[in-house]
Amino acid sequence: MKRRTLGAALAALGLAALATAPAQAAGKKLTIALIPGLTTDAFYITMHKGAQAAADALGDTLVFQGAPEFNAVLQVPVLDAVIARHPDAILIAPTDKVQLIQPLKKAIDAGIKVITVDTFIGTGKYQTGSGDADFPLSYVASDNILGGQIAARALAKAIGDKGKVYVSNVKPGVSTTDQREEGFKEEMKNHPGITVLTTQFNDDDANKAASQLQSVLARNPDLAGVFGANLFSALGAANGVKQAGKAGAIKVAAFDAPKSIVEQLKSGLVDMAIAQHPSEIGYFGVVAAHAALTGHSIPTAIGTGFTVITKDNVDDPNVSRFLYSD
Ligand code: T6T
Repeated sequence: MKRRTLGAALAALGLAALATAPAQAAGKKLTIALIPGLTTDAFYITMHKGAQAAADALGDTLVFQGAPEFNAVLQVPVLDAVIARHPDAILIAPTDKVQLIQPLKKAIDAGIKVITVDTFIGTGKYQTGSGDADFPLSYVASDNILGGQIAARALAKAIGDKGKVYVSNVKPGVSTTDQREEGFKEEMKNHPGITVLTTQFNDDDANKAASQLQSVLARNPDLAGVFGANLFSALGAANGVKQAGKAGAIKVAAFDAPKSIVEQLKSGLVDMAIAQHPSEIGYFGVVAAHAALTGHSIPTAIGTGFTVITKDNVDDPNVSRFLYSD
């Protein structure tokens, strides 16, 4: 009763954040919310599992709430609803570098700690005291520029260092896929025999990515390869190659590793898949949030790794364990 009175008084003074501190000190179960880019993507489903494992180990409550599509307009109302439930911390994969800045400030104003996972807002450099988007405590993710470079090197090798390629990508403004494209193009500068054609944006729609492959091929019958910069881009581009009867002739480098990639690698439709470690991202996201909520300092960036999967190693259990759950 006494605490509630203190809490109400602090809240009235605009110090709602402090109002929750006594409860935490008294050993209150912490609630951490995870907002994915979208709910029905094997990448985020796997991240959720890692986050749940950490929450179980730490005795925290994990809430998973997201939109059905990778779209900032749909993600913002989900974020608002989560803020209204007032969890202690929010882990979020912002679907746009700019459009999620203001909505996330509302979480900070409500005294909720914010960590971004997979994607970032602003420049992704947090706690620097500069810019208007450095307020999240930490960014837990793959090194997406490096991922793009790995894809470029592998694709260059697969096409004998010459010919035309393009990037099948989601939409501009998504930090991860922007960086993958950047890393890919940067690396391709070291391969003068390769021409990188205009990027095709598919809005995270595999069907659109497949038909774009066919259009690019119609304009460039000598197309040698394609880099699918995320799960749906890669899936769609590979299907487009198959539908065009060009399996094996047009090389495919895929970002992400849903279970369906195994068959595509084995049949030669896809040459390599870059598996991120989404379970690690979820696990360390929760650990970081828990640490911050219990008075520890945390790193402003936590990097997770990749596993490059090909037909030669896909049956190795140390590799296949990085295939995503569905
Ligand atoms: O590639 C992942 C994720 O890293 C990216 O931010 C959005 O797309 C995926 O979820 C795969 O669909």
